[in-house]
Amino acid sequence: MTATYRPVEPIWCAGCGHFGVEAALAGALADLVIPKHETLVLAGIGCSGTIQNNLGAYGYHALHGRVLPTAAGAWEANPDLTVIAAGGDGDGYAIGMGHLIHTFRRNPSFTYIVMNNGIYGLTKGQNSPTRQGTATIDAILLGLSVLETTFIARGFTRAPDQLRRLTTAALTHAREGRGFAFLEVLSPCVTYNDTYPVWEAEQLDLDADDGYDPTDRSAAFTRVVDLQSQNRIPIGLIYRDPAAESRSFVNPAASSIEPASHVESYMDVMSRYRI
Ligand SMILES: Cc1ncc(C[n+]2csc(CCOP(=O)(O)OP(=O)(O)O)c2C)c(N)n1
Ligand code: SF4
Ligand SMILES: [Mg+2]
Repeated sequence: MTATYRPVEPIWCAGCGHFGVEAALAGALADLVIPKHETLVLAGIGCSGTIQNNLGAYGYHALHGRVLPTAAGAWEANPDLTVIAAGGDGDGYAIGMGHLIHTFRRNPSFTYIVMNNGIYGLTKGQNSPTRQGTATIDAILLGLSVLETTFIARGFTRAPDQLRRLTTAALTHAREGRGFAFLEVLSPCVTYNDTYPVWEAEQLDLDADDGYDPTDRSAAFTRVVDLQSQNRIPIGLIYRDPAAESRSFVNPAASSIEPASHVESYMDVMSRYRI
């Protein structure tokens, strides 16, 4: 007898922003006609870290803060998979922050969706590194400051059509081998830190600004800093490296692991350590 896995109902509170992230991801997977058996969703620890249970794709619940290296390993091991890492701001920007910087730098070609609600929702509302009113981290600015980054966007669950478009664009970027696709989503926790009213007032849609050029890294950085000083939060496609279109980040799994084919490069590396 064969058994088919059935996705479970989300366990989130009514009104949680994470429902919107899941809807956008399910919609994007459908738009791109990506088969579920070729999709792997890896999640961190947190309320956000249960999203993989609801989608009917392959799922993996990573250690707290370790979703990025786990996803990178999955991407390297199986080039046929569409790999999507997902998690919260606590998982990604606190305990997992070291991995984020190096993933920006190394550009493995998978998608990472961070559900930012400014707190640790699962453990009942402690401040995360993005809690407004505290000294905060802006992961969009951090990503722009790493010169290797290729795709940076921010969505908002109150703008569902745009969020679905951004999710589709991120998945497309990564699936075409253009590099790491980073999508932060403003996804409020209505139970412990209801930021819907303040984020509605502060969000500013760069997709709707004809004068904004998302292929100009310096201009993007300046604009985001300026907006931050005005207490405005940019959403939309923030940056896409134009050079990434003509480049492909080769999945190591696609190259030979036959030992004989690596002798020369091995000897080269070893020779650098000889006196
Ligand atoms: C190693 C470790 N440290 C701490 C915790 C406790 N813990 C569980 S979830 C979490 C943070 C969740 O916040 P976030 O990632 O923002 O997800 P959210 O619940 O807000 O969606 C923490 C600190 C843990 N599970 N493991
Ligand atoms: S506690 Fe907050 S983040 Fe967690 S499910 Fe409820 S509303 Fe969502
Ligand atoms: Mg959180």
